[in-house]
Amino acid sequence: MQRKHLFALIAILIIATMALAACGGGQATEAPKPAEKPAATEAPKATEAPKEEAKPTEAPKEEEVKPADEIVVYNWSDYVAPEMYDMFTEQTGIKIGEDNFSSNEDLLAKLQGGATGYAIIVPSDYTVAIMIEEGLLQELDHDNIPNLKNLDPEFTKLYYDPGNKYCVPYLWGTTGIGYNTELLENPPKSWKGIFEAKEDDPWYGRFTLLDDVREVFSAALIYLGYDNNTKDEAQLEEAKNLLIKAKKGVAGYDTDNYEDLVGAGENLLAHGWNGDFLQAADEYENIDYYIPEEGGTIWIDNMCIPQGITPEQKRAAEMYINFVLDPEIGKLLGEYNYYATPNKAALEIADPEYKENPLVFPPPEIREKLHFIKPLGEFESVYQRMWDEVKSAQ
Ligand code: N2P
Repeated sequence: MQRKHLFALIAILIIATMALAACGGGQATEAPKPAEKPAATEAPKATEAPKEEAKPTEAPKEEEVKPADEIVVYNWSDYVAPEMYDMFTEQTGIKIGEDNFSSNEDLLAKLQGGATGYAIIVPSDYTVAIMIEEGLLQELDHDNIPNLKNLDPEFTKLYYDPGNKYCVPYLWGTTGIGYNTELLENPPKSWKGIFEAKEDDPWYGRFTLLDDVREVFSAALIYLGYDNNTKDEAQLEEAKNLLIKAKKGVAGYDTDNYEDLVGAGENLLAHGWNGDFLQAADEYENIDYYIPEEGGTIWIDNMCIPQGITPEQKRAAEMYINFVLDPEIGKLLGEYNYYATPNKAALEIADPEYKENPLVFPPPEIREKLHFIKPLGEFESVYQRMWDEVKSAQ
């Protein structure tokens, strides 16, 4: 074939590919990346195509999607720095709405039930694994998230999403016990004080457990000396019976308000997340947090884009994810919430008070007692059934 014919053929192929991509519609994730670029730069002269497409410097941009004017983030409560949304709107003109969920299981059920319209959701590690498996998430277009380079490399090789194909780590933290330092001098060092609380313990009837199946079972299993991801039904049964017996001393199961109840002195302690207590400590100045001697859980929450939104919403969501990954924003977010940032560039400029806080970044001797909650496939339903029994027991 003559050279000029070859060029013409290449040019036709490129135009055909671009036309096909443009008709593709729907799934923004399937849109071809601007990887066809090299061919385009070789072909310009041999084609009648309009100038814009022929310019060697301008890669064909299939991603000419205009971002939506507004998106809704579906997040845990109190999990942003208050000024973040306004800052993002000022920079981009895009408004952010927020809706809250209280547990991974609630979030998952909502998506499985077909909820649409959330441009960003914030599941924890094991729930990301389930969501990927069930096809509930869209792949991220990394070209739209250049600040991914700021992530600590450790957070780019996570078992549940290697290479951050679907999600970007948001914050990470631990689950332990927070207590009111004015009203309680000696909180229980062991989970025994929680799961076998006695009537004369000052905290009896004045503490809450998280309203979260995997967190509560993890704490009980860790106390019993078992794997917190056990698939052994006898062990689970034992944990369930322990939890049912413990109920007399439990004031309730709470995921949204527990730290305020401790700060206000209504409860003396609570099972909960480190940052929630530390943030409340800013307000009440009487809250401290620790991991009981047997250990606790550790988790990584992530920003992910679910199915069921428009390409315009997806584009805006990726802009927001990129915004969160900015070093200054990462610093603001982590320091405000007292959760640990996975953003290396943010950590570099963060205040020493934050970086050196062992309740935010647990030292190795604590870290080795912390366990991730893992996805359990079908077995998850056994936990759920036992949890229902715990919740409904008198
Ligand atoms: C913030 C909740 C922390 C998320 N209020 C626990 N995964």
